[in-house]
Amino acid sequence: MGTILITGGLGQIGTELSELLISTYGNDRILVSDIKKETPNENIRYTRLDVSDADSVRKIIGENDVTDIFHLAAILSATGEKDPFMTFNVNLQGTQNIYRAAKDFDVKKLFIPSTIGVYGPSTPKDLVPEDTQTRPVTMYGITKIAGEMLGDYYFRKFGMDVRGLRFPGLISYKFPPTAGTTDYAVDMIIHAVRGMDYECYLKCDTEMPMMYMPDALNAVVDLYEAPRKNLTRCTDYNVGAYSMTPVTLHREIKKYYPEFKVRYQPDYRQEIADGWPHSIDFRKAQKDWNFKPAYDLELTVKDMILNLRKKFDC
Ligand code: NAD
Ligand code: AKB
Repeated sequence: MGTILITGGLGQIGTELSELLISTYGNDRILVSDIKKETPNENIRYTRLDVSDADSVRKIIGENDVTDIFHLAAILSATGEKDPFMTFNVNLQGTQNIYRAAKDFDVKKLFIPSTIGVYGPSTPKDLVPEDTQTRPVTMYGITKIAGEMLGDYYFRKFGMDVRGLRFPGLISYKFPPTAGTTDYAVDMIIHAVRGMDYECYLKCDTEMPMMYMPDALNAVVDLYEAPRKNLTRCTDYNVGAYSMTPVTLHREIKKYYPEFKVRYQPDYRQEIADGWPHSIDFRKAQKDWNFKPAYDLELTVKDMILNLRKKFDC
């Protein structure tokens, strides 16, 4: 059995996906990598890997008998607008480096997450399907749609088994998100649990699709393990669970913290959010590989609060 390489493995998704893959496939098969020098978890096999460095990517893949890759390394939307050139290098050049080395070293399967950020201001807003207008205006969106298309190309041209899905904003408590436009959701809940008011960087009625991390992780594994013959798409299955605005989230949190206050002070992230859909159509994922989220907004907030209270001991 070969090695399963995870890139960007110390981020919001990678931290939890690594744990899940280790518990499923065993510690010996999983090699976690990230640009960060060290991992806080000494019990995992870890190597530093900058995906924008093609030689390092080839070295790690070539020397470790890599058969599977979960390619999570990326710069997300908000940081992407602060440094678009680095974002291009990491998200697009880095993804090409991974695809190219995967092909040359005969990697069997590759998973790459995409995002609702591939949609843009000209996309219709509601129940958006995969095949629609995708003209993103952020560097994040541009690099992610190009990464999807490259993956489709490697599948068609070289028969490489590339699979991917378009995530909405993800809510989780283990590792807080730090670089995206949907991060307000986690921040708001953390502030409530810690007894602090929250200043939200989006307008109160900004609606976006969201999903809780356990559903996101199940989606990754279910898509990865689905028989290829059942899949009608390659890198761009829409998945999601519910849509919400900052005000609907605030209302839900107030069931637990009636005094909790939120002020609205929109910044540059408002423009990013305004270009994204309000809701997405994920019926293809349901039909092809039985995607079914378990958490609605109410259950997400309940579980987040429960776990954050334990984490912060409050
Ligand atoms: P994250 O920012 O938490 O993690 C990304 C990781 O990549 C970080 O640990 C970072 O150190 C690492 N990284 C940055 N530059 C690198 C480089 N040059 N080489 C190697 N590693 C590098 O992001 P995340 O939320 O875990 O996102 C993972 C993937 O999921 C991304 O492709 C993202 O587009 C996608 N996604 C995430 C969300 C979400 O809400 N979290 C939603 C949609 C799509
Ligand atoms: C972001 O806000 O950048 C991410 C995403 C939806 O891709 N959470």
